[in-house]
Amino acid sequence: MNRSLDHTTSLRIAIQKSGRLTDKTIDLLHGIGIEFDNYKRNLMVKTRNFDVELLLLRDDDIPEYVQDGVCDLGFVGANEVFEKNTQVTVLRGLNYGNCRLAVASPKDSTLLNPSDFEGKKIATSYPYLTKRFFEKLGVTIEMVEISGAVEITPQLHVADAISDLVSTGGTLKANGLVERFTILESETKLIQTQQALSEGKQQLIQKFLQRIDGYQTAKKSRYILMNAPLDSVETIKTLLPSMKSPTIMPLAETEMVAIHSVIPFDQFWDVMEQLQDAGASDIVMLPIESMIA
Ligand code: PRT
Ligand code: ZN
Repeated sequence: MNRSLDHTTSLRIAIQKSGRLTDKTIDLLHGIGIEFDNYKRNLMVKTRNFDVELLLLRDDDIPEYVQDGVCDLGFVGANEVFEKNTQVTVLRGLNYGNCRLAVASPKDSTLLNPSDFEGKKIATSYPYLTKRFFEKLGVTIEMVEISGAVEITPQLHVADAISDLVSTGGTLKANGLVERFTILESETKLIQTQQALSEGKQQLIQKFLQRIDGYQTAKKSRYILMNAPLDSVETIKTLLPSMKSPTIMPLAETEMVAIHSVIPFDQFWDVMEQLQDAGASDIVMLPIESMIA
């Protein structure tokens, strides 16, 4: 299904219609200023303010639609991209929909390490990745391909073990299974077709990526404001883990200044305690909508 030379400018983006990735993908698109509605009822949605249309699909179909150029971009789990062995370009990892494809066996099983699985039956919905993993290690397994409820197959004696997606591990535990090793770490990826795109589309993709990067950085950062005595400014500057130097403004009260900076969210609590010890007060932390460097 190769497409002829592309002169269009409207970007077509594939997203999951209804599933684990849908809400976060919609939030991200809204977060980067793309406006649309009625995505629950339609398969194709035009956006109001960006030259983008969304195609709502089953996640399994997204890698192939992007590979074939039916869609220019797609949001889909790495597990689907690599299981389908599609030729697409991964533009960004988006750090949601995180999970892993792992091998699990019953809790009293002697199947622990990959080499224990020689000649054993493994049930999975991910035959390509599972087979390739064991092949690379020179271990021959018997594959039982199942499309759902893989975790009950050992109890039914259909398989000795399973290879399935895991996030919290609750499903494995509920079925008396123990995770033994990981085949693939997965997260949602933004993928692009490798078919030739018009100049207009390429520019639009650059703009789209810049917005995504700004949104992602903003999500991981916080704006921090505080008041501090003038003589503690130097110490406070060394404590702030920001990439740029902080803004320092005089206050009406002499000998005091206001300090503003952007810091990584995961360091906020540690830093805040150190700032207090250094004399900072009235510390305020604010979320940031977006950040363009
Ligand atoms: O209808 P459609 O085909 O679009 O959706 P789907 O039902 O095939 O997929 P969906 O919506 O369940 O998952 C979409 C994507 O979410 C997957 O392809 C992964 O990239 C990602 N993801 C993240 C997960 C999980 N976490 C996950 N936990 N997909 C499935 N699971 C399963 C897991 O296998 C287990 O059965 O959820 C169950 C609960 O997991 P635990 O470990 O938290 O108990
Ligand atoms: Zn699916």
